[in-house]
Order: sequence, then C-alpha cells, then structure tokens
Amino acid sequence: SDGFTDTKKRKFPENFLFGAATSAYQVEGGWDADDKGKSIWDTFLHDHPEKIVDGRNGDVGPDSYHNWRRDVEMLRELGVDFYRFSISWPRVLPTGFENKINEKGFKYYDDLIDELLKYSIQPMVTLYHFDLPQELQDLGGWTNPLSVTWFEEYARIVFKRYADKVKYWITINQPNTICIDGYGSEAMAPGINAMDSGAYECVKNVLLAHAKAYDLYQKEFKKKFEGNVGISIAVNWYDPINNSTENAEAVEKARAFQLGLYLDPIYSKDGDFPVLVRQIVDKKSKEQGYSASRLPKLSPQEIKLLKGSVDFLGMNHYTTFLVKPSQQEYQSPSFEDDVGVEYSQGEQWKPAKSVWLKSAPYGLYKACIYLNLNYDYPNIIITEHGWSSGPGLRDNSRVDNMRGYFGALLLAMEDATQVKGYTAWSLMDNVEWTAGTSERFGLYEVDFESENKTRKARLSALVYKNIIETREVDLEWKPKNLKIHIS
Ligand code: PNW
Repeated sequence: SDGFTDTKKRKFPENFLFGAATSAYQVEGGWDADDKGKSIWDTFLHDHPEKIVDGRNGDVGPDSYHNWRRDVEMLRELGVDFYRFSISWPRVLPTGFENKINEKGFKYYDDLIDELLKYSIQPMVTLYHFDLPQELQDLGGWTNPLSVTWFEEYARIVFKRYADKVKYWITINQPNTICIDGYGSEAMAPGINAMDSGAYECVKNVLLAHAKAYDLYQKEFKKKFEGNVGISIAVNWYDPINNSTENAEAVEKARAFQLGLYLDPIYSKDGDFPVLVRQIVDKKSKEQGYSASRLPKLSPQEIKLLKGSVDFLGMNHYTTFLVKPSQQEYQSPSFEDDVGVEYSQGEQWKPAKSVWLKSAPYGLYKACIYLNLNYDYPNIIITEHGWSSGPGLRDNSRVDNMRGYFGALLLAMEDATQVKGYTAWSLMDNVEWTAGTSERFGLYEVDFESENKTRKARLSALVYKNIIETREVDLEWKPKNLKIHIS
C-alpha cells in the first residue's frame, strides 16, 4: 500500500513534541516602541509601501508586543509543548552592536518566556528571522564578513540571558530567503540585487555566523545548561517533472542550489559547498568576465567549523516543485541563470492563497527519505509547516493540508526518519512580508481592524488540538462548535 490510502492507524510517539511558530517582525508590532532600533524590514516597507499587497506592514500587525498574554493563552488552548518565536535583534540591541543593550526591549522577552514557563510551554527561540538592525545593513549587512562577529556577540548576550530558561535554540531562519531573496533579488529586505558578489557572500557569512554561535554555545553553555542548537533551512521537495534524462540533470541542479548549498557544509562527509554548485558558478563567473568566482571559497578551518555544527536540523517544509531545464534566457548574472531550471507544480494539487503553495504531502515523505540517504538520518525538528487561506474561521483547506502532511510524516517516521517534533506555521495570522495580511497562515484568525487585534480559533486550531491530545490523525473528527478552551 502507498501509506496515503491504507487504513493502518499510525500514532505519534508520546515524547513527540508539538508546537506553533511566529516571528518577531511578523507579529510583534511596536516597531519603534521603547527605544527599539530600526530593522531592514521597517526600512524596506516604509520606503516601499507599494510593495505590500494590501498596504499593511509590520508597524502594528497582531501587536504581540502588547498582546503576549493572549498569545500564551492560545498556546495553552492548543495544548502545545513548545512555542517557537524569534527575538528582534534591533529591539534588544538597537544599533545591532553589543555595547548598547536595550533593557526595555529585553523585558518583553523576559515576560513572554516567564509566562510560557509558568504553563510548562517550552520556549524555542530563533535568534534571527530576517530583521537585521538597519545600522548593520548600512555597513553592508550579511555581505560584510564582519557580520559573523556581529551575530556571534548578539548570540552571546541572548544565550547568557536565557540559557537557564531556553533549551531549544535556532540560530538563523532560512538562509536562502535571507541571501537569495534579500541580496539576490528585490523580493525581500534589504531588496538589493547583488548577484555579482553579495548573495553568495551572504550565504557564506550567514552559515559561518550560525556555526560560530553553535560553537560558542558548545564552549560556554552546553555543559551547564544542556540546550539544543539548530538552524532552520527551507527543505521543500524538488521532483523531476517526468522521467526524461534532461529532467534528472535539472533536478540535481535544483537540489544542489536549493538544498545542498546549505545542508552540505553542515552535513556532508567532506563539508564545503556542493561540487555541482562550485563547478557551475565558477564556470559562469569566468564566462561573465569576473576574475574570481561569485561563489566564495571556504577555508579548511571554516569547513571544519561548519561540519556537524547542529544538534538538530530545523526543517521548514511547505510544498513540492516539479523541475525541468529552463526554456528561457535569464538575466545574467542571476540565481535563476545559475540554477538554469524552471519550476511548476502538479495541476491536481490543491492551491493555497499563496501562488507558490500547493498541497503535495508525498513531497514531505520524499524529502525526509532524501535527508536520511544523503545526510545519514539527521535529527530533525520540523520548525515550520503551514498553509495560507483567506480570512474566515472555517478553514477546511488548512485542515485537509495538515492531515495530509501528518499522514506523510508518520509514514516517514515509520521508515526511520528521526523527527522529534513538529511546528505549525503559524500560531496566528500575521504580516506575511510583502504579501501583508492578504495571505493568512494562522491557526488563529486575527482581526486586524479591531483595537486589540482580537484572535479567534479557526477549525484547524481545534483539529490540531485534537491531534496533539490523541496523538493520531482522525480524518473523520469534527468539533461540535468552534469554541476552544483550556483543558
Ligand atoms: C517561510 N516557498 O518562508 C518563512 O520562514 C516565514 O516567515 C513565512 O511567513 C512562511 O514561510 C510563509 O511564507 C517561505 O516558496 C517562503 O516554498 C517561501 C517558501 C517557503 C517558505
């Protein structure tokens, strides 16, 4: 049987961890409250309001800066084991530098963490989720090799403050979004297209920043506090559109540029960037008239530092892409031109509100098996998985998607994938970057027009609660009404 239609009951183990996630810029609001510094997302969306689909930026958003008590109440209603949220670097270090600590900003996280612990909900803290302090961007941001040290010093301050209370740490969220979308296109902040040299330089610096923070935790905190440190990487699945040979080559390139570029330095036997990426970018750089490759080198010491620099892989998985060789000429240099493939998605796959998001649960299963075979059964926590819809509480499409992917996940675990936990993206509707609030990812709906940014449980919140309680996915289960309470 294929596992997707068979009737065998599969259960999540008792020690499996369930959680929900948000990120600072997307939910906090309070963009200039209590001496917070500006982040690149404040600048980006203030300078380019036309880039936001519905005009709603993160200045206020769900206003978790003031509504955090309600947020913890929602987590208690769901019955989750942990809450994944991120710390806004410019809120706690307004200039980005270690010498100016903003106690008022830190107080917000002190309160949130204490409230979580009061109810036995583990905080899982992301140190960086896209919101770089603007002052550091003015110095080149992640394209400046000094960014490695800036991040390390920031990490040390946060580790020191919370190591006794926080046992799950994620250094960096989605290097591909930070670097390829942020420094290789105008899609994400800082919106600088620097494919000439900035984007891959960013990949190197972000990975090294992660590895330095990991190393720091190992040396200064691990013995005493016994926490776990990982990195969250976008691990969507890439399949050939059909079995022809040219598609096999195309998919190999897609996997190398989208997955291997970030996973190989940490998990492969020899470390370093994938050979295929090295060959392609070196060759193209020469043809394009650069004297050095646009892909920077990693020194033997850097390779060593990166290898094995995680306690777990944070896997962000949303969807699957079908790959074939590109039929068009891309601008050169560009990331698209380097990879040289085109993406599509199954016509029969259910579409979400976001154009890039379609439901294909089998892809999660395949991605897990791929990680097992290529990287030797890594320890995984799914740190994001979710679905976008329009407003409304009866989110049947989110429920269907969630149940489908849980089926695939249980099957992958039956086949020895080492998944220790799952995180729903997102606890509540939030500011979906340039999509504003036009794409809703929340288990809870947020009324952005209301003064208190009222949150209401969607159907999916009740279904998730039931799955957490019973440890199994009952396709027939329905709540009597949409009321949710703390059990
Ligand atoms: C993630 N894709 O981004 C981010 O970590 C979140 O901040 C964001 O709100 C969430 O997913 C929803 O978009 C992604 O194209 C962006 O497959 C794009 C993709 C996946 C994740």
